[in-house]
Amino acid sequence: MSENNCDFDLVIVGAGFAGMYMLHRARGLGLKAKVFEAGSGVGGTWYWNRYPGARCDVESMQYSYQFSPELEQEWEWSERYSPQPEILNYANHVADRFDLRADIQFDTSVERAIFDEGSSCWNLTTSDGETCSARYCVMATGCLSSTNLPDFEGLDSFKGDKYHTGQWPHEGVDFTGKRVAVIGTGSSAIQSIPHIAEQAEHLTVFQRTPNYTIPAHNRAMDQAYAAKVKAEYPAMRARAKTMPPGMDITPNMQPALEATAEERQAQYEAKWAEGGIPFMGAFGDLMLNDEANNTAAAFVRGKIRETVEDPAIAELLSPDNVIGCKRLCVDSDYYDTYNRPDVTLVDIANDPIERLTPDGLVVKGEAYEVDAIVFATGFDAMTGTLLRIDIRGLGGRTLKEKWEEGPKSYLGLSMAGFPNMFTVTGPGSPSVLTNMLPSIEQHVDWIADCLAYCQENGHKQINSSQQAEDDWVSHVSESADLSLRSTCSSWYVGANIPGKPRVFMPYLGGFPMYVERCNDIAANGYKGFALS
Ligand code: NA7
Repeated sequence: MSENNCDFDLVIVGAGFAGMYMLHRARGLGLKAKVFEAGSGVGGTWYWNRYPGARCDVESMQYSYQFSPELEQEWEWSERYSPQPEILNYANHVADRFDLRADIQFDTSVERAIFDEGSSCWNLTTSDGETCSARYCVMATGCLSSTNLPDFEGLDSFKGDKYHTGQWPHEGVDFTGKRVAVIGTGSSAIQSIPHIAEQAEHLTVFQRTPNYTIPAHNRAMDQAYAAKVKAEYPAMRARAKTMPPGMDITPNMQPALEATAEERQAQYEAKWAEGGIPFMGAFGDLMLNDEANNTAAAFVRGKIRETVEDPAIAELLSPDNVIGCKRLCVDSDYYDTYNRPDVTLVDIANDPIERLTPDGLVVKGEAYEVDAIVFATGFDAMTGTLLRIDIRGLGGRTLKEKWEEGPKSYLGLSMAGFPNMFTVTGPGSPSVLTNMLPSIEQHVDWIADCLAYCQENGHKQINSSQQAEDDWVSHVSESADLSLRSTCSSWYVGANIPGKPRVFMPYLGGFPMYVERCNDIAANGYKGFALS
């Protein structure tokens, strides 16, 4: 890159799928780039979340990179939904295949990023005390990368083993003969509970809010299907990009309330048999109309009652809120697990965990003695990791100050007042509401094209305008109001973190509309950005 007075053209924070592809694209542009990664290896989410049963809830043939047709063709997935170790192998394979490790510094977090207005460089300080500067900074820090460990009274007094699903020991955990508590019933809990129950002497699950989960019907990869997909991968990827979640699915657009009760039942049965997230595509109005949504919710509650033998437990496991409002979970044998004599469900909806003691937990004055506690308590999603870094933009303003009332970003890609910094799948982008890998690739490609444009036109600084950012933030908020998704207390709105501003963070307008907007902005000389 010409006339660069910074150490690097580009520093990338994070070596998950976003950071790895960003490095690959940067090299293609001839940029001097470096990645800092907190973990000891690549893979991001799939590096950290090693809990038993961890698995992707998007089908394997769709949850993969598409930038390299050779990679697409050579990699073989073994199951319909990939287990975590296989996705981590894939990430390692990509790192080797494209020789990415040479420019990744592992075991190093970026702790501070300060923009120097004179040089237009970002000055970075890492956890090992080193400093360096970069013209551009890409935060590829992931959406679910800062774990949430609630501040339970007596947390440190517990004498047994403590684990968080998002920071699982690499050597694995053997629960044989142990009395285990799991706190939480989100996706991580729902995936791990059946596996922990298999091993543990006794498992007690502490549930604050029940979740809807649809069976994965996971199975070995159908080789004929995989071959068919590989023969027409570009067409499948293109179809996926026309759908709001960026996945190749065929939703039924008929409104649920226009179908008869028998038709609805048949449709829900078919979707239940298909399994997974496509369940919400049973009808076109499920996320738009409460009454329609309730027909789907009632169907799933019926399945819970059919599966769980004890009616009181079935009742406790049955959510009464909007289905699909919190992210739908995808499971293998979750509800069945509650038929085991060695599994107990404790409802803490109205009586929270009072405290931890050296021997276990106390709820409503009753002591539960356990040998190990698994915190499946989720993440400070979308903003947590960015806000833990001391980021200072123009005039020394911190990101923390800027985001005091909730995240504000132009396209989820760039923050006004923080020039030359980009976020991959940041708040305000479709990110977590879509298939993450295509969304990551779209962001990285957009950023790479933008950097090439700045390079060609001799721009040293690119900064989104306050007006463009404000307009986008309003649009994100208006889009959220149109959907039932914004109506419940989920991590999408920051409700799981005490004191976090309640703002619906991802963009609900869908992948195609979002991409059109991004492309239009780029085609019009990066409309809404000031270039200098
Ligand atoms: P989630 O979905 O945020 O689930 C966290 C769970 O932990 C959820 O059931 C919470 O109950 C529960 N929780 C959180 N804090 C507490 C306290 N203080 N007391 C009791 N229970 C608590 O995280 P996951 O890791 O399961 O999944 C994250 C995403 O990863 C998922 O959406 C997929 O996209 C993949 P709550 O519902 O807040 O009442």
